[in-house]
Amino acid sequence: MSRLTDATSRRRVLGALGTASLASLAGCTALVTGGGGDFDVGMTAVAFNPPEITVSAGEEVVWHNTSSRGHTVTAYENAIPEEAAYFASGGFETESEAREAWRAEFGGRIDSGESFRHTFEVPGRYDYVCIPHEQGGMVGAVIVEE
Ligand SMILES: [Cu+2]
Repeated sequence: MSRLTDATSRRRVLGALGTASLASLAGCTALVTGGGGDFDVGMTAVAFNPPEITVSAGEEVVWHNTSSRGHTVTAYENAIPEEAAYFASGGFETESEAREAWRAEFGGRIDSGESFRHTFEVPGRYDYVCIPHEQGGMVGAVIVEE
C-alpha cells in the first residue's frame, strides 16, 4: 500500500536530518516541566522543530504551535511500538478516527499558541504527522529510550 512507500521515504528524510538535529537535541528534555512557555517541539508554519527528539520512558513531550497556522500531532498507528498507546491531538484513539475528524471539522487542530502533550511509557520509535501538512512533509519522530 502507498503508506509503506510513504513511511520509507519519510525515514530517508529523517535519516538525512538526523545528524544535524541530534546536536540541537542535547538538553532539550530538561524543558519538560509542564510549565507555561516551555516546550520540546515547536510547530512552525511548515515543520516540527526539531523533527526528531529523544526522551526517556515515562517522560512527557510538549508540542507548541509557534506559527499562525493550525496543525495536528497525529501518530502513524503502524509506526509506533506495538504495545504503545495511540496518541493524537484531539484525543482520538485511532489514526483513521483522527483523519476522519480533521476532514469533517478540523478535529484535533492545535491553534496558534496552543500546546499538546503526551507522556511516552513504552520505549521505541514513534512517527507522527501533521494531517493538513502531510503533503508538505510535516512529519516528526519521538525516540523513547529505556
Ligand atoms: Cu501542520
